Amino acid sequence: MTRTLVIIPTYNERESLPVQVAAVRAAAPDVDILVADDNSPDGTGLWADECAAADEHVHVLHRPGKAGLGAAYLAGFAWGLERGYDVLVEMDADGSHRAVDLPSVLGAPGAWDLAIGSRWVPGGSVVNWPTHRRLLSTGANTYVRLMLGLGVHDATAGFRAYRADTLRELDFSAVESQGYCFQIDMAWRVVKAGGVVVEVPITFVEREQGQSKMSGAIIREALIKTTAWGMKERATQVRRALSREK
Ligand SMILES: Nc1nc2c(ncn2[C@@H]2O[C@H](COP(=O)(O)OP(=O)(O)OP(=O)(O)O)[C@@H](O)[C@H]2O)c(=O)[nH]1
Ligand SMILES: [Mg+2]
Repeated sequence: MTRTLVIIPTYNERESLPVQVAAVRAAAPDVDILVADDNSPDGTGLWADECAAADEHVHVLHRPGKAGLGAAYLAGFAWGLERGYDVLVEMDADGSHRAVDLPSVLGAPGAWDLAIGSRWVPGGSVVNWPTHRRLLSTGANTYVRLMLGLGVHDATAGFRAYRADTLRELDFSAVESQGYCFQIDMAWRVVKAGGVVVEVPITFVEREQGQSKMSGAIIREALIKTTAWGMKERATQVRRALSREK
């Protein structure tokens, strides 16, 4: 049987997390959950401890302070790989990633290394997003496709499943990106390592509770790094073409 770990990073998600944990447990009773909490001042970590004490499928990784979503996922991946899980899933606490879509992400067709729950493939959608958020996401994804030549429609999506062996092959300890850039960075690493990425349509629902941690800095980081990676890739391609011509 495939052992699956759903990693949920949290920072001040005391209202949202209980709902999300219950939804995941109901939608996929066999999977385990790891809450990676950055010492949330609102007591999210305490709630997670109580939940873990009552449910053997729930685990908690306490981290000393807010260090960003990327760092929380990396710590969660390491935790899961050490314990021999076969598949590691990224999922937000805020309800944007619906647990009812989890079985279709895990059941993505073919032999994948990374299965992305995608908003921007036929059948995918976003609920409760104002036009500017839609434009930001579709614009960012178009830019990523053009810049990196990545055949992925939703490279910034944070609802995704990795095969553990694929993660083991990547040097993910070197990933420094945060937020959206973390997702692009990881997808890019999987593709560069020759991995197979598939996209499954999901319905993304904007959070109703709690505070978004999205910021201008997160958008800027994604833009700057994607541009730098794209230029580096182009330079490599040109160098290769020139050395073939000699
Ligand atoms: N452990 C940890 N989790 C974080 C941190 N920043 C964000 N998160 C969690 O990452 C998930 C996504 O964060 P959100 O604030 O919803 O960010 P977002 O989904 O990009 O933005 P919205 O679309 O506005 O919700 C949530 O579960 C957050 O609690 C952090 O620094 N540490
Ligand atoms: Mg969110």
